[in-house]
Amino acid sequence: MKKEAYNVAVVGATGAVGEEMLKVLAERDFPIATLKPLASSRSAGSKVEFCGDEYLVEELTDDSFENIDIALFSAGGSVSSRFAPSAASSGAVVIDNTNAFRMDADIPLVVPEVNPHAIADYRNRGIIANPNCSTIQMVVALKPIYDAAGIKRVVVSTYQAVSGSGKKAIQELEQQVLAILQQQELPVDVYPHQIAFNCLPHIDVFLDNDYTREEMKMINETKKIMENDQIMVTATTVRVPVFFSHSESINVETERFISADEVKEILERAPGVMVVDNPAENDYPLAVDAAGQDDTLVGRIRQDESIANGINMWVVADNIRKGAALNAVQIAEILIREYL
Ligand code: NAP
Ligand code: 12T
Repeated sequence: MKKEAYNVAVVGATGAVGEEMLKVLAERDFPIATLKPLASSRSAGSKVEFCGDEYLVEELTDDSFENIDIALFSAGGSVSSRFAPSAASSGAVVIDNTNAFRMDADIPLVVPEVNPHAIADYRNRGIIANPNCSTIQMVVALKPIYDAAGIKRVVVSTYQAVSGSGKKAIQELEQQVLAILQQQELPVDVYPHQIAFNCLPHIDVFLDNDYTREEMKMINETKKIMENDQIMVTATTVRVPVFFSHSESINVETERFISADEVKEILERAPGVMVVDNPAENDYPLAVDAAGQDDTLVGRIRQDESIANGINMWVVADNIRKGAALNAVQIAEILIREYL
């Protein structure tokens, strides 16, 4: 028999993503029987707000998941590696926001607008992975183009908000801006360099091939979500002094010709997309407009005149919402509607 409401645990409930999860669950009236906010011993005993009520934060342990139906994890990769399997073996379905399981062949990696059918594979290990924020907004914009004209190659450069690295990074940008304006010494702690009034071509760690792990996530996750290893992707990921929303310059080489006007038309009908593209009115997607919104904004859609079948576009989304919390809750909605 189908349940009317579910017992939901939020791991990392005091973090930037966890707090947004609580907000999105409430806004979308997710059917919750009991809510269990979990975090480390540092904030156990503190309170978080959900639907106007206060909930006590508990310390995450192996015993946290008894009677839990759905566990939303966003407390870092090592926490997920350590605790997601015990949550799954207690009978919860885990929706994991970290890098821990994304590329495991038997774990579904899901963006509801692109590959909702993959959710069925939650049965393999009781875990569904939420992709990286930069990948999610890119594939939301790419999928309708892929369906219409095929995709050979994608060249992407990102302009990523500091909120992607958590609450401490949001504070660091605020403090650096204040320190610079007051001509005081800068606190430089979260990032290896000053982020205020700067751009850092460095997100996550450097790998042996001199790409960053963030860049390799965009390359590998895109192929997995689009279920096509033949799509060539190359990426440069850059941190910019923006609080919320990642922006991406995306160049797509399609298999078959498609005009910029056709791309606009198909994106106007695409789920989760809002076309914002009126150069005459200086209208294009902006990070400050995408912040707090659910849609992925797409604009600056134009032909790449340097090749036969090319499109350029500018894609912006709230990295904490569609890039993390909202995508996870959308997965949970499909899970309860079609599987649990
Ligand atoms: P954050 O603001 O720093 O929050 C971290 C959260 O994790 C806090 O609730 C913290 O609890 C909790 N936590 C840390 N260590 C823990 C432990 N040992 N046991 C239990 N809880 C622990 O970071 P955030 O921005 O919310 O990001 C959290 C994670 O989500 C990231 O590490 C990343 O893996 C993932 N993420 C994914 C995406 C995506 O692309 N889909 C985007 C952003 C983040 P305390 O209050 O007790 O410290
Ligand atoms: N380093 O979920 O710093 O893999 O913006 C997301 C965001 C990792 C992830 C970031 C990161 C992830 C960031």
